[in-house]
Amino acid sequence: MFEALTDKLELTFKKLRGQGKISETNIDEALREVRISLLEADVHFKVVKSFLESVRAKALGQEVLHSLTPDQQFIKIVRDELTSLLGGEHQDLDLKGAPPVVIMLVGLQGSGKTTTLAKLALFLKKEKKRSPYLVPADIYRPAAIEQLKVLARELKLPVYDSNPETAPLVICKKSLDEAKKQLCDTVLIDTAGRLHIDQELMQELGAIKEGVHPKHILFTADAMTGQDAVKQAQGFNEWLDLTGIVLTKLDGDARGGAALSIREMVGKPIFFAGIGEKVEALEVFYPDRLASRILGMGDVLSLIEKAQQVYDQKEVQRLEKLTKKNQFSLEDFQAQLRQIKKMGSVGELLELIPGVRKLAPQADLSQAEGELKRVEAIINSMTVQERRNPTILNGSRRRRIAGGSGTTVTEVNRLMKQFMEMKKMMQRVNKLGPRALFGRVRTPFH
Ligand SMILES: Nc1nc2c(ncn2[C@@H]2O[C@H](COP(=O)(O)OP(=O)(O)O)[C@@H](O)[C@H]2O)c(=O)[nH]1
Ligand SMILES: [Mg+2]
Repeated sequence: MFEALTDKLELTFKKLRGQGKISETNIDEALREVRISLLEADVHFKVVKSFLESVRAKALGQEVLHSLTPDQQFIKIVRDELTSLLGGEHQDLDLKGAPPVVIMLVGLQGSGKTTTLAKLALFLKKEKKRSPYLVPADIYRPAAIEQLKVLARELKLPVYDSNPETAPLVICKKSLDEAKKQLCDTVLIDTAGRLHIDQELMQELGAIKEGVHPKHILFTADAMTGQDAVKQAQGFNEWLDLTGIVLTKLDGDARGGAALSIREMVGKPIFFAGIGEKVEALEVFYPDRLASRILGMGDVLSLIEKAQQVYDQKEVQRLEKLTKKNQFSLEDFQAQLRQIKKMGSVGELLELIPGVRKLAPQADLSQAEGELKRVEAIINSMTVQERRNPTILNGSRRRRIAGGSGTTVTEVNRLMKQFMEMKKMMQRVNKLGPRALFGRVRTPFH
């Protein structure tokens, strides 16, 4: 996500750090570079201008120059301003009100409305304990109704049986009655899109708004389309007075322009970010976390949340207990690897950790991925007895395991050595607490 921007900003900060003494002159120099980086990332020029003005005012006003760590102060200001650019405080999607609460998704064709609707329904069900009801109101594209029905089936959620011959407004009104009958408290309406804003579509959407009084009208903004997404969002906002934005396709190679400009230019909060095609690929949007990620500081909170979502709590507790008793075996290690794999690719996860991007280029990350696969293959090739008690692994057993896993004896030996070291470290952690491991790690602001 936003790699080019992150790389450039990191370079600027590094230069600043290397200069020893920081003065008004080199802050201006740094700001000039930040300006170029933002413009190259396709951030709207008006946004860039006001952003730099406030960073400069704060940098010169807060006695940054006289502080002990001026470069870090400067980066902190940039991070704070990026956060406020992205909306400042995180806002929860407010669903208070008499049920059913209606949420309407609008946006251009292909921007991700239908996909986002399904993701949102899953999120509301799982995280907010709501009971969603899905409504396909895009009657123009032949497969659109079916697309939402398929997703509803996958999610085991009720969906209105829309007839493509019926007017969207009628569909929406009827679906509300149906949702009430089925005791659903949240109605999610999937609307039609066009390639560009046109009056006919806006009138149709406006009529639905009048007819069903949605609590939220969310615009899905395709982050890949950059400034165009911002322009379209402004257009939709003029017609419909949006309540918020969902950024989609943030997993792609979007440069960042749409994400960084849209809040400021449209004046509505970003509630969610789509980060993949699957129904689980939706993140709650936190301005401060994205700001940190853009600055290459990682996003540890998102990592923890991701882990909490997919980790099997009971399994984790079991493993924790074993660790405490120092009975952690290769079998448990295997179970842990499986849990890790559920969270996504290693590369994806590592990117969320501060500083990792700097240390490990893409090639290293995919190497790490391959390494993990080999480790798993080795453990899979062992018998249960061997996994529980690795001390019985003599030469011939190791040769058999290497053959079975398509690795070499050297690799098996290395894994065993690492595993023993890990156990030793765990013992240490148990004695001294986690500080034994993390005591020396410092993030830029500690
Ligand atoms: N990579 C990625 N693809 C997405 C995301 N959201 C939607 N898509 C894809 O974008 C395409 C259009 O999505 P769709 O929901 O049909 O858009 P709609 O025309 O606005 O309803 C589909 O191929 C989706 O899989 C996302 O967050 N990441
Ligand atoms: Mg659609």
